[in-house]
Parts: sequence; structure tokens; C-alpha cells
Amino acid sequence: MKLYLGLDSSTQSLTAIVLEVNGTDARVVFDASLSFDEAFPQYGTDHGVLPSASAAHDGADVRDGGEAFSSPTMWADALEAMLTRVSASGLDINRIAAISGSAQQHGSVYLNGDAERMLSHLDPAQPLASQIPAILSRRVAPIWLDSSTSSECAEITAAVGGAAILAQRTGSRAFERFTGPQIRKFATLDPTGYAATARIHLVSSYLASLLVGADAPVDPGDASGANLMDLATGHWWDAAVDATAPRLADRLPAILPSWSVAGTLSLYWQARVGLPPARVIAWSGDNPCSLIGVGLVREGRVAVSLGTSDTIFGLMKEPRVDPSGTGHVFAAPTGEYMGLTCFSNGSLARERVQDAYGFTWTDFSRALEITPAGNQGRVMIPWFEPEITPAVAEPRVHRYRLSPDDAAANVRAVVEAQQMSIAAHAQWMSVTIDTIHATGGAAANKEILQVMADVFGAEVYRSTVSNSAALGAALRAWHGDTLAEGTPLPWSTIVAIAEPNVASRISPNAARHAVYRELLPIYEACEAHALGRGPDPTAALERFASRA
Ligand code: ADP
Ligand code: XUL
Repeated sequence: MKLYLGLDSSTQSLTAIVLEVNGTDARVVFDASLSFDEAFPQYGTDHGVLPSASAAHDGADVRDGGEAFSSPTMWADALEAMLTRVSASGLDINRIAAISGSAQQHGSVYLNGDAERMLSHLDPAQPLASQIPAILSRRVAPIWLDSSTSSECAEITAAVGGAAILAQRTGSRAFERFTGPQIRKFATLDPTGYAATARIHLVSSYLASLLVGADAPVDPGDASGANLMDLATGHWWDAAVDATAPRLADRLPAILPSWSVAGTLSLYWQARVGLPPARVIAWSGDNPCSLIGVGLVREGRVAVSLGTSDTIFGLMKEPRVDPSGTGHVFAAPTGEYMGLTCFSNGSLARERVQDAYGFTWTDFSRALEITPAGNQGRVMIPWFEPEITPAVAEPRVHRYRLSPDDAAANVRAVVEAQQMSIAAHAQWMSVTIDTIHATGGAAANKEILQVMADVFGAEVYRSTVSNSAALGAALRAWHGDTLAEGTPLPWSTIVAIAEPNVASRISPNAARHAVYRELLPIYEACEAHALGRGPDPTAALERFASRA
């Protein structure tokens, strides 16, 4: 029985999952996590992010705030610590056939001209981290929490002919955290550091390079978080590359399909931790890996994550792009595409309503039980915090026909608003959603999931997967290995382990779904009004309430 290792280097931690595969059955036999802050206090990170004073050192810039950096050396340290743990786990590690990985998207790692040679000659007598500073042309890596590149976004957008063209070609308009604008900022502010850079890796391809001891490719899934890849061809898009930084094409890794064998686990690891010469399958970003880890390998199935923020993502057969510019299209590890839209007022907004009335989650659920679908035409637009979708910089909560004194109606209003907003802002994906895998903390709440089922008219399942990105990476290792062996398994078999429990199914109620079908366009009118883009929808809500 073969073993497959999946790693996930996220913002705050490194997770490893080992799968044992018997024919077409897989089970998790190892699952461990290392928190960067706790395991590596010497780097001084807070939630995985370097303190700004140390980051401002050599090359990094604190020009206008909003910077967020992490440490490529710390990630290497964590990789060694985790592989040491896997090696000492008591598993028969010689059965590890393939390894793949997931990494936080958008972050970039800058390597100098010596890196490629040095990576192939790492010294197994020395810790990996001690050999990293010599290969870096920039000590720190900007990560996705960085929001300091607005002017670079504007410059790149203008140079390629506008936001619509950039979104159409790369899957997203320019976003501050995306890799291209981050590279432009470095090239502009530290031309010497940029000149000393031979290769710019994403976090995923950097860590894969450390495993194979060579320059690893980037996969189309993670490359689509750069504002640099042509989604339709899966190659770097010259116009964006040229608009971003001088001679950038020479510095970017090759883009190869997600299932490519990037190499073999290098002699360094074989000697240092005793792991076998396993295949290393190209790494990808955490969102593409989660798509696999949650089991979303057909169009019509989506995941809705109800965490700190709320996110919807799912597979798309075609690269359809969000005309409003808030959603993202990434390449999917299956060779297809995925759409993703993020809402910042998720659990946070639910908690604000909960706190306002001194409710427990049980009280909150009870309020949903005693109020009718459609809330008698009482609507909330719950922008307690700045919102990503739609873009709202100045937070404000809007209420239509809704008194702040009516606790139960406010609970229903926040939950209905969130679900209708997710449904409305997922329409650009043009996917008929029949099944939703609900994840995140609030997926524990059955009454919230019932509203979700009724708004979408879809079956909702509570996903049982906790580390979806690491699991997705392990499943991708398995898939890549079967392909390399010439005995490929279909994705539906590979992801069977992620199939949610049928006992958790929540079915939509046809009458309530009809109510929401009628309410949705009026909700959209409320949102347009709150954005200052449309007339007051109160009369429409009154008509809705009198019919209901
Ligand atoms: P993160 O995005 O930080 O990983 P989680 O997915 O762990 O967040 O979700 C945590 C949130 O889940 C909490 O902040 C809380 O608001 C919410 N939560 C937990 N239990 C319930 C419940 N029964 N009903 C609604 N929300 C809940
Ligand atoms: C996606 C995004 C985050 C990172 C880190 O665009 O910025 O989800 O991938 O998790």
C-alpha cells in the first residue's frame, strides 16, 4: 500500500497529511500541524507575519503602510521540522510514493543567480534554514495580506489597456495582494535587489524547489493569482509580464500542468531525514488545493465556507470572468477552472448581531426558527466592516423596513442577506448549483444551513474535511502518481474520501425557495440603493410583504 504526503504551508502554519491508499480506497494515517509563531519564535512572527521593523531591513520598504512580509527561511525551517516528524512517525516511510503541496497564494520569493546551483548541492550535514540566506536576493517575501501596491495595480492596469482586459485575460482585475503588483513594487523601489534576482518563485514553487533541489515549475492554479498568466493558454501573458517589471519573463518559472512531476525528492532529504526518492508533484495554491480537498470536481457542486469571512468557490468548465471585478477565476488542478468570491462580513457580522441582543448561538438558531422565510420584507445590508463583495470602503449597516429593536427579525435579516448576497455574487460563474459543501465554524449551525439550502434551492452538506488544502495536496500527489505510473484514476475516485456524510444533508423547501426567488432581485435593489446606485426599494419590499 502506497503512502502519499500532502503539505500545506499556510499563513500561520505548516500542516502535513499522509494518505494510505489501498486500490481505490484512501485513509488518513498521519495529520500534524506546526504553528510558525510557536515553533519558530526566533523569527518573531505574529500570526505568521514578520514585525514591520525587521521586515523594513534590507530591501523591504515601509513607504505607505499596509505591507505584510513573511520569511522564506522560516518556511524552510518548518519544512525540515515537518519532514523530520513524518520520518519519525512510525509509518513505513519507504512506501511514500509521491509528495505534493499547497501554499498560501500570491506570496513571492526572490532567488539570486547562485540559487539553482546551490539547491542541487545542499549539504545534508547542515540544517536547511542555514543554507537559505545565501540563495535569496530578498530576505523577506511579501504575502497576500499586503495591501500596499495600489499605485502598481493602477500602472499595470493602465499599461495592459484597462481593468476589464486584465480580468478577461488573467481571471482577476489587479489586486494589491497579487504577485504581479508586488513584483513591480520591488523592481521599482529596489532596482539593485531586483537586478540581483534570477528567479521569482511563488511560495508553492519555492517549497517544491526545496524538495527537488532544482528549479520547480509553478502550476496554472497558483500562477492565476499573479495577474500575469493568460487563463486561456496557461502561459505567462506577455503584455502583463512586460507591464509589470523589466525583463521579468526571464525571472519567472515555467508554468506546467498541476499534475506534472517536478522531480524526485532530493539526495539532501534522503540523507538528512531518511525519506525515499519519492515523486514530487507540482505544488499549487491553497484555494486550488482546497477545491480538490473538499471534493469539488464537477460543475454544480460548490463549497461555501462560513469562517471569519464567507467564501464561495467551485469548479467551472469554462473560464467565465466576473464582470463586476470582485470575483476571481483560477485554473483548477483538474485542468479546468474555479471561481472564487470572498465576503469580509461573515462570522464577524453574525457575531455583531448576536452580541447586540446578548444571544447565544442557540438563541440565534431559535430566532431563525420562529421567523418566516423572506422576513416579511424586512432587509438588512450587513456591512459592519469594509466589504470586499461588493467593494465598500466605509462600513455601514442599512436596514429596510427593519427595526433595530426586533431581535429575531435582525437575526433572520443578517443570515438571509448574507446568503442572498453570496447567491447574487456567484451568478457570474453561470453554474447551476445543486450541491453545497458547507465548511467553517458557522457550518455547525443547522438553521443557518437551512436558510442557505432554501436561498440556493440546493442540497447542503456539512463537510467533514478540516484541513482541506493539505488533504487536497495529498490527493493531488496520489493523482499525479497514478498518471506517472500510466494507471490514472478519475478525479471522482480520488476525491471519494472528501464525500460528506449523507446524514448531514439539509434539503431545500420548495415553497421557501420560491419566496427567495422573488426576494432576490429586491435584495439586489437594496444593495444597489445602499451603494448609492439605485432608487429606494422600500415600495417593492412593501409589495413583497403584502403578497407573502
Ligand atoms: P476562521 O475563518 O478563522 O478559520 P472558523 O471557520 O473557525 O474561522 O469559524 C469561527 C467562527 O464560527 C466563530 O467566530 C463563530 O462566529 C462561528 N461559529 C461557531 N459556532 C457557531 C454556531 N453554532 N453558529 C454560528 N456561528 C458559529
Ligand atoms: C486568495 C487569498 C487567500 C490566500 C491565503 O486570493 O488571498 O485565500 O490564498 O489563504
